Amino acid sequence: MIGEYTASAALLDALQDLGVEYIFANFGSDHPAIVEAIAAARAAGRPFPQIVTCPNEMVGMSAAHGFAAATGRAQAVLVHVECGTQALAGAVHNAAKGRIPMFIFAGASPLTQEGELKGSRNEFIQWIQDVHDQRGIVRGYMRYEGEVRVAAAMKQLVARAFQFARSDPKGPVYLIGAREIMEAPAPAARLIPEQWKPISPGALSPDNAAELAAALATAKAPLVVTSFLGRNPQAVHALVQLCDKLGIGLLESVPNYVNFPHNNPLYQGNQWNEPKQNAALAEADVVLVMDSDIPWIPTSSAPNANAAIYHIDVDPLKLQMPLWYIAARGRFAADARIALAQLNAELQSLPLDNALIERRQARWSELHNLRKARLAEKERPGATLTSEYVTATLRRRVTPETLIVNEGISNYQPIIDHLALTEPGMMFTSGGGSLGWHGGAAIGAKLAHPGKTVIAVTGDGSYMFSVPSSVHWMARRYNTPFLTVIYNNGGWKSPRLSTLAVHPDGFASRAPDLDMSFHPQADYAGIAAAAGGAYPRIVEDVADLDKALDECFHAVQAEGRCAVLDVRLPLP
Ligand SMILES: Cc1ncc(C[n+]2csc(CCOP(=O)(O)OP(=O)(O)O)c2C)c(N)n1
Ligand SMILES: [Mg+2]
Repeated sequence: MIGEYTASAALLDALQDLGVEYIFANFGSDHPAIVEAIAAARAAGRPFPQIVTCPNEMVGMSAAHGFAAATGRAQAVLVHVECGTQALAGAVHNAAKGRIPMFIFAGASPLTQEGELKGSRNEFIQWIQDVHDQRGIVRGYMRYEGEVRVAAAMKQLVARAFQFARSDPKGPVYLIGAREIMEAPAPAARLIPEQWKPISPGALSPDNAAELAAALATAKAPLVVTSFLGRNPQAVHALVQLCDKLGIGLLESVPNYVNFPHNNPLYQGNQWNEPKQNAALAEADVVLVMDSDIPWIPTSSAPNANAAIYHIDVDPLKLQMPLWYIAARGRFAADARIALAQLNAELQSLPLDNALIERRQARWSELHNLRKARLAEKERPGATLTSEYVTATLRRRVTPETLIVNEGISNYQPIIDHLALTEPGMMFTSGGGSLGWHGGAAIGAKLAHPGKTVIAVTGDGSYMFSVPSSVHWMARRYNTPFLTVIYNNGGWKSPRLSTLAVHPDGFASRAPDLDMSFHPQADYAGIAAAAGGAYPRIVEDVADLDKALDECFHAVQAEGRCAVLDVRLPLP
């Protein structure tokens, strides 16, 4: 028997028509119509996105995040009413801040209680889960949020939500539907995805492009500062072309993608929380900020007071940040790749001063080489394991087929410095600050690129935040083996650093314990072994690291199972 075509069947078809490959799902009493529609589609052999069972919602949403960051393709997340929405937890923040497109659907408690409609209340929990403003839980983070109030509108609402998710500034979207609506009959008319395309990326006006090109061409020491331009590898190629042509230096600030090849002599490093003036930023007389939320932290590092600053961004107003300001001479909403192509085109008709360009190139490469020598010094093996040495040892196993998911926290900088990646697309971070993202993200990245070797690098605290039991159960169930390297410094180093930065000589600076240590330590790798058969390995000695890494790579690449390498760094 063929069942009725319900709003839930329409939801599945809409997702399928819009090209969604996975639904990261956690089911509940709000979902009978959806579960029935999935079973009906399966029985009839109708195509629908693959369901990935997620024992924890935050892990599921982080998997959708990892998939989208690795491919640009938005996936779906299905959760249970208001409490499943709350269990998405910090993954909501990460996707919103990281501009990661995805579609989240939650059921809602039934609207009737006496059996008036199919789906009416029949379980005690439906009174308890009836809240005034379910959508309000995530409203501050969604690009679009709404409710399916009538079954007939399901497909249009889903397509509209996707339009927001996929248009810059991209991000998560949220739709809810009550049980009776999800059971109600819906029209079976198909969506025409071509009619629901996202907004085309924006360009500079011709005047602005000419002004910027002239400013960069005539500067003494021009510098580009970026954080997330590398989300589009093509933008990186256009950026390299511009910088090479003009001798522009490149500084990454809080990078969450590979934005520039680290071996290019124009590369000037990456700046994070370190409380010191950045030399390149001090030297530059024209600073072009492109795709960055935090181009510098003015209390510690700022551009030269006389520098001309320009800002090109998908969202130069930073619509979701109450306080945001840089002293820019011009700000332009444009897509980085398109703006760079425009600037590169402008250069063809500009007279260029080759001697000036050569002087800039020589100066930036001089600074580049000094940095390179400093880094080489730091990664030499010593008596104890260091993040620099660990990362350099890992780097020797990195190939173009490696994909790195980075939640290194206080070790973000040594990890990025010593991986020294040269190809865009090889690494990303969450783009947000809610910890516990890497495990789910690694699963999503591996689903997206089954042929790649996925490596998650993480702090020990972030590992504990990541719900490793769920992560490793999912990784085995869905055959997404990846390597986790834990930069284990015995607990939470960052809040300690935050305290000392404000109270360098206070009680805390002398206190033997700041309640941030994880002593006695858990068997981190053992958790993954128990939950998903991961290969567990602890390394404490410098001499043991190479062998341990070989074993872990063998487990992932030859045996097809996860490996967790717990690297015990010296305690602070
Ligand atoms: C969900 C969440 N809770 C708390 C914090 C605050 N926080 C920031 S860094 C940090 C320590 C993380 O520990 P670990 O991953 O081991 O990194 P470490 O600082 O030790 O390098 C904490 C607790 C946060 N960012 N997100
Ligand atoms: Mg730690």
